[in-house]
This record gives sequence, structure tokens and C-alpha cells, in this order.
Amino acid sequence: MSVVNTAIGTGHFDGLSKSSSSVSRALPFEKHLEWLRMMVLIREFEVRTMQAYQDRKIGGFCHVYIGQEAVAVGCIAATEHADPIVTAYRDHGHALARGMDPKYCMAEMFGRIGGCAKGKGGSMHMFDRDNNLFGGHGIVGAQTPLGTGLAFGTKYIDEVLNKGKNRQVTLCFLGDGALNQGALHEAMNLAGLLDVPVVYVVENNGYSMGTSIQRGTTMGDQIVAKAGAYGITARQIDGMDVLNVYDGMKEVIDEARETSRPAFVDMRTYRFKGHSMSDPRKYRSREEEEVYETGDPIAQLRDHMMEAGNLDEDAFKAMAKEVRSEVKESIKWAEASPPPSVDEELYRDVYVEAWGPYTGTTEPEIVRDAGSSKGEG
Ligand SMILES: Cc1ncc(C[n+]2csc(CCOP(=O)(O)OP(=O)(O)O)c2C)c(N)n1
Ligand SMILES: [Mg+2]
Repeated sequence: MSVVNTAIGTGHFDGLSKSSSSVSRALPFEKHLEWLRMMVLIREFEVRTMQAYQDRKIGGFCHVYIGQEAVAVGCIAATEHADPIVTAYRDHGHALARGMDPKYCMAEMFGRIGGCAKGKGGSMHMFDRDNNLFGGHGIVGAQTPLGTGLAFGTKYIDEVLNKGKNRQVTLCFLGDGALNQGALHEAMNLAGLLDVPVVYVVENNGYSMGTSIQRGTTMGDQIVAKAGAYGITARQIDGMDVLNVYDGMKEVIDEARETSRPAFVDMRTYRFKGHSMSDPRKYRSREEEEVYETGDPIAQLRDHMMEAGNLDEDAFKAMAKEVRSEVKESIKWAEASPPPSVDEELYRDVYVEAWGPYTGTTEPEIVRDAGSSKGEG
């Protein structure tokens, strides 16, 4: 038995071919500009998030998506708005790309009432019913049965209740760490068995906290084989190039919509920062990071647009400036929002009943100390 104790090195993208389709290139350049702006927004949002975290304005766990922006932006662009999405805790990019107003996202990070979950979820639990984003989940792999369930639900409505054809596809994002969780395998088995239209997108950044994929996962460079065991078609996609992500995912999603079958994507990507805000990154070298930083998804699209004559330096700077002020506004909104009040808000929407079911002998300490009365259902 041998378990290789190593970083992923510099070969994470070796052997990946570009998508054979180039639908993205035929789209009007305004689409590319929209995707570029969204990636810049996610990046700026998180740079400010990191500062606010260091200033102790944000508490709890916080995982930034810097480096992976092309995945959320390209995948979500290939969906229809009604298609449900569910993801793990590295979720700010998905929320913004799905259309959440940055101020609701920022206030959630700050634990304030102006947040998408009234400040009760925080960084890991972005939720947006209007934009069909079903969370933000902190338990590794826990969102994968939810993804299968969401897709089962839409299929049931379309085919059984409305006696029509399947119309929707669910995108279920997961990290490579979730490949080792039993929940994913049960979820994939059911999806393969029942023809559930869910696409599992593994955001394969090569690490689960400090453990490289080779060290923690069998067949770490051929994870698509795992989907084959459940009769699910799978492909690998280079997730650093948003145009390539869109092209690959458009085919995968269109096919899942048409056939009502699940799919699995090994989306190769890289997180430029640590696992969370408190990660000294001792498990990989600076040289390795530098190699992947050369594939920055924002620079790739910006350069492509400039070469195509659809963007110049001034236009890029103007866009970045506009994004900076949008993010600043979101911070102002977050700071101006109060925390959820203990007596009226904190326990609301947490349980079915506003204050329960609490089975202990006394009220929760926080409520008791506030000397509050119980709220209504
Ligand atoms: C069931 C479970 N086990 C362990 C943890 C602790 N934990 C939090 S994040 C993480 C790593 C997951 O890595 P990956 O799925 O690759 O996602 P990434 O952080 O790379 O986005 C672990 C082990 C957890 N949250 N849930
Ligand atoms: Mg990972």
C-alpha cells in the first residue's frame, strides 16, 4: 500500500484539451464583457472580504474563491435562470454569478440583517430563492443529495404532475474533497438509476484543505471513472478559461435537459489563496502557485478581448473602477445594517416554530440573558 504524500505539483492541467465547440466565440462581445465584469466583481468583492475579515468585521469561517471565478461564471452562464443551483461553502462567486446583489451577499458575511439570510448564515450559507440558489452548505458533500433531490423535484413536476417533458437541469457544485464522501455516491447512484437531470460539477482545485487529491482520493487523475460506475457520462474541462467552461458546460447542460440524464464534470481549477482565512499553505510551494497564477481567468479573458479588438486598457480600467465603487457600496450597506435582534429575529426561520423545538429545560442562554419574550410562529 502506498499513499503519496505530495502537493499536486504543476501538472494539474496536463492533457486537458479545449472544448471542441466554440459557441462562446460566436456570441456578441457584450456577453464576454458581462462575464469579465462578473469575474472582476467576484475578485474585488473577495479582496474586500479578506480585508474586512482581517479587520474583524467578518467572523466565523470564510473561504475565498479567488482563482476559480471562471467556473461559477461560465457554468452559470450556460444554465437557464430557473435551473436550480446548489453548492458548498466556497459560495460567494456562485451567489454573485447567479445574480445576488453584492450588498445582500456582503451584509450576510458581516452577520447583519441586510444579508440574504438576515445575517444568520454567514459566508458559507448564501441562499437566494429568487435566483434559484439553494445554498451554500458547510458539511463536505452534504449538498450532493440535495442536488439530486432538487433535480428529482423539477423532473417530477415537469413529467409527472404536468405530464410534459423534462425542462430543467440542476447544477450541483462540489469540491474534490467531496469525492470521498458516501453521500455523493448514494446521490450519484440514485441519479443514474432514476434518470435524474443533475450535473455534478467537481471544482477540482487539487486540494481538500491541506490534502492533495493524489493523497486522499483513489484514481485522483481519473475521477471521471467514478461516475462511470453509476452509468453517468463524464468529461474533464479546463476551468481556468471562462469561454472554454461555457462551451463545455453548454453541451453538458443541453444534453442533460434533452435526455433527462445526470452528468459529471471534472472541472480542473486552482484556488490562488489558502483553504480559509487561516491557512499558511505549507503543503504546497510558492513555485507551484506561481505557475497556476499565470493562468488567471480574468487575465485570460481580458487578453482575449483585447486581442479581438473588443476591449482596450481604458475601458477595462473604467469597468474595474465601477466595480470597486459597487463593492464599496455593498460594504456601506453591510455596515449600516444592524445585527439580527436577539429578541425578535435571531431564532426566527431557524426552526419550524420561531422559538423551537427547544427540548431543554430552560430557554437558550442568549434569549434568557436578553430577557426577551417569545416570538410568534
Ligand atoms: C463531513 C465533513 N468533514 C470534514 C469537514 C472539514 N472540512 C471543511 S472544508 C474541507 C475540505 C474540502 O475540500 P474540497 O471539497 O476539495 O473543497 P475546497 O475547499 O477545495 O473548495 C474539510 C475536510 C467538513 N466540513 N465536513
Ligand atoms: Mg478542493
